[in-house]
Amino acid sequence: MSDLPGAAAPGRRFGARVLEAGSLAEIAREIERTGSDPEGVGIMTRKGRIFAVWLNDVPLKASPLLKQEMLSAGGDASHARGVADHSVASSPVLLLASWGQYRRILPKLRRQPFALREVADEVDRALRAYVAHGPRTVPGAHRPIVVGDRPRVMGVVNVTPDSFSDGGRFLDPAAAVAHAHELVDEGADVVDVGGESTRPGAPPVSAEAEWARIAPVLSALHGELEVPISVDTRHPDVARRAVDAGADLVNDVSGLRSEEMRRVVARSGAAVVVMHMRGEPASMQAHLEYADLRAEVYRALADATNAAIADGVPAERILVDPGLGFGKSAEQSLELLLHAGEFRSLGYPVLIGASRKSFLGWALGGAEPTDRLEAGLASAVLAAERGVALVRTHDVGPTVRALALVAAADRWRSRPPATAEALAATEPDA
Ligand code: HH2
Repeated sequence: MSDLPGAAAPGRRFGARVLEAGSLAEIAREIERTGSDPEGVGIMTRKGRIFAVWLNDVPLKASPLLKQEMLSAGGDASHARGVADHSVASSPVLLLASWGQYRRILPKLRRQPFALREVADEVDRALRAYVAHGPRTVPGAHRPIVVGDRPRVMGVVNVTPDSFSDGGRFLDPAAAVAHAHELVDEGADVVDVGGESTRPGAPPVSAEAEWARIAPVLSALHGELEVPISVDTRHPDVARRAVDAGADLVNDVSGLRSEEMRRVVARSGAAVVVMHMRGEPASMQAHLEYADLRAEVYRALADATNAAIADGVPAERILVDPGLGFGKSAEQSLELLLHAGEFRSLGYPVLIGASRKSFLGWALGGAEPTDRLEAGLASAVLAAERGVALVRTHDVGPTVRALALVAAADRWRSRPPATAEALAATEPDA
């Protein structure tokens, strides 16, 4: 052994290697490979990964208690320096603990004052939603939309004269219908039909003009297309008529901010994509300041989905989308893409639309929309790797082929460990 070159080199004797084991199944399999007994696999899997949980505005009195409870279980919590000398009224808090530690900490927090019961309930819900995986059927108005079994693809049909990447190509209803069928042949799981460009600076289109564009397309697709149909609209009246004409899903880039839209969606039985956009397409790129981008988008999506549920939209029909490029700079869109998985903590399937967008052009040093395909595929892969359920794209065939590898990797990574019961002991409901 010692004659082999390198065998005695410092740090090589034991083959110390940092493992890539992100999911609970992967951690359990690695523990198993050491020959540990099944009970040990269950216990140690709970320790194998630290979950960082962000909290906004934790009251001054609650922050030190929170830190104390986290430390007592072997985790930690970071808060503002001003908590110590009472110079702040509240603080953001970052919790750091393993799954097993959270299981011990949360019941203790629930017995504490100063809103810590509420903190515990929120952390518990976010963690469970984040780790939840597996297929999910989102009921639509006519047909269900299946997500979560593999990264799914939504193909775009823009029945518009002025969309930023394909304006005018599918304005003719026959061309739009043919394109929808083509996208399905290429593997689209959902087809998103829109009659208004919402690119930065786009002038608004009236509900009548929008409906005139998409009505013939929807009526030709209804009963003919093999996959669910989505309607991309901000107008309640267009959404209502589109669902009557066969749409299963309402994709509202204004995030159900209109009460009428919430009521239309609730009454129609449609599934809905609640997307984040600040302001209107015509002016949204004028104000790009966020104190905390991800926290603000998260808060807005939480508020919008709560309002939808209060107005009668069932939670199981909701998907969320952080809205890349909608009132975001290139860097901000990139940040949201890289953290898209965090939005899973809301408990809804996440959709991402990065296809051909200007932040891809920025990353490429100024490429035109037609030259952004490969960067768009990279963004689809990044999103799917982060557990995004549905990727919205103009380039369906290449995206489906790129995501086939992500699906294969997911299947490989989530192979159950031999001691599956031991892993079950680490699952959220254990
Ligand atoms: N992006 C666009 C339109 N609709 N819907 C969701 N949920 N998410 C998105 O990111 C999204 C969307 C913009 O793309 P496109 O439809 O091609 O452009 P235009 O608005 O110019 O028609």
